[in-house]
Amino acid sequence: MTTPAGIDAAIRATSSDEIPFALIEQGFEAFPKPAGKKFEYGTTGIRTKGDTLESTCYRLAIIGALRSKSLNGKLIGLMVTASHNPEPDNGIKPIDSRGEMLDVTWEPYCTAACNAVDAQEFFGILKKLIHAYKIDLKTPAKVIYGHDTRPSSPMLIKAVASGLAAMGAQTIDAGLKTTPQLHYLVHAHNTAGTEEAYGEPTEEGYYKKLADAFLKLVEGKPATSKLTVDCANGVGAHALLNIQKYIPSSALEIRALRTAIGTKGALNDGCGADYVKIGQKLPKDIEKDGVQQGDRMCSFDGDADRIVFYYLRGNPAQKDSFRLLDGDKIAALATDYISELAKKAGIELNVGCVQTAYANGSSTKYLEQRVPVTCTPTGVKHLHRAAEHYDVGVYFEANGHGTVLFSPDALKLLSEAKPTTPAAEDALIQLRNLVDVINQTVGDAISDMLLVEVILRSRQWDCEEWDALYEELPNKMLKVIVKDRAAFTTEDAERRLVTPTGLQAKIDEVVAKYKDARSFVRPSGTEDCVRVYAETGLAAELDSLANNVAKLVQEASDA
Ligand code: G16
Repeated sequence: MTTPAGIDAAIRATSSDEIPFALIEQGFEAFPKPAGKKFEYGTTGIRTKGDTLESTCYRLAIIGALRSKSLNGKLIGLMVTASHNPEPDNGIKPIDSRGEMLDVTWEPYCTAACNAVDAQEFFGILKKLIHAYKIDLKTPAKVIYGHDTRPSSPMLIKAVASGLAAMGAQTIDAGLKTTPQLHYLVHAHNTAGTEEAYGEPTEEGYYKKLADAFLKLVEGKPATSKLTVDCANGVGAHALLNIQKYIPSSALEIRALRTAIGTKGALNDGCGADYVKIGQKLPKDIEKDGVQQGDRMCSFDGDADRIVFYYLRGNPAQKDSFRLLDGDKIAALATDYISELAKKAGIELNVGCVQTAYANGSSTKYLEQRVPVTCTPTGVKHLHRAAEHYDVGVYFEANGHGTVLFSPDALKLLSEAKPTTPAAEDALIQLRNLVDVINQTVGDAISDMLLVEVILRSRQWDCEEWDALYEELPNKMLKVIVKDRAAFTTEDAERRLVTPTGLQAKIDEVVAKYKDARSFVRPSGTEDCVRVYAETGLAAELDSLANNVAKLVQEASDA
């Protein structure tokens, strides 16, 4: 075994074992880093063009193995996906041992490791990581990996498997999975056989857990109309088809559209949650599928970790007949429902809500009148952590990414409560089953879809009645392609820019000219662009505000 210079006693002191440098070095040659390419750990892992990511996947697999060792050999996950991005993009999302996102303190090591120009520099980073987290190299590593439907996935999975093999990690190749399924599998594996057992650690176990809970929740409640699902031509189609084996159409009639997993170029193309949310319009050409006024519809994104609902109100020929029921509306629906159930069950639960700056002003106002509300930067990792401060933390990004967390105390209360009336008992049973239908590890399109169906069914509401909870302020999102998005830095949960210097003051000046307006700018952590969000009291002024702020961003970038 060759031992590169720079490996000092710090590593050896942590263990009698060594890092297999020679093996790792071979992979370095097999998966070279594209010259000049810079990688950055973003909102959720590393994401860019799929054909440039082999070196990154190889290196993050090695870091993944170290992460598992640092957690006493617990299973961690690596998901190869670029989620809502176009098909040529890909990425890798590391998953921590409780099924949550990777500990943020590891992110700078991931960025540095992926940018290392040679094996020596890479080994130096591993050395620092091992030292900082006192990793015992003798501890075995266990890693599960999966992928979505992108054409570049098999090539990247090969790089992941090579990195893990070089580290001698025990591996589980989960194959084609939705991102939330991989999060579920990690948590279910690590809790199997314990008091906290989360579920059977198989894909089938995932479907069974969600379906069983759903069927109990809707028992005796008549089905309303069918649900039309746009699967974004992604892995969500596979999961939806499978869960239907456990949920008979008499309990939930589903019409699955955009299910062309094998069609090149189809993923997220003119469909999917991001297309619908950003464009505030139906998936392209869906009218041809016979969509009608009042139909309840929803869209998944490419890896099925987000969902938005929508319907047509009034004359479908009118542009404004499209009505979006996004993550904010799901949060309002879920918060009200859970709060009411807790009251009926006679248990005290501190229900809170977590949003980001993208939350519509009307939704924040609506929620603040009912529960405490926290605002965090974009990214599930931030919302998830903030939601853990509540007994029941409802977190949703406006883009449809979110879930509901029940704290260990809340779970204890639910299991020990002794209801005194039949109505209280019904509410308690409903709450207990809700815990099981909701994916507690991360936002999950399938699980959130079932949650919404349960609530609408229970209230006997159609989309229009749900929509009536509040009227959202006209809003718009634009992408600006800039020279260097790293030049845009923010503070105050991304609501204000720090740099480029002076730009925030100019944005403030523009916003002040519009009635009840709000606008903010932040660099995307998943796409090479800066996002502009604008919201106004008057619909007629919206385009003008968004365009003027976007112009300021472009000018600052060009300066
Ligand atoms: C990811 C994150 C989300 C985030 C989204 C957009 O979603 O998990 O929390 O809202 O990216 O992030 P950004 O605005 O930084 O590009 P997904 O579904 O693409 O994995």
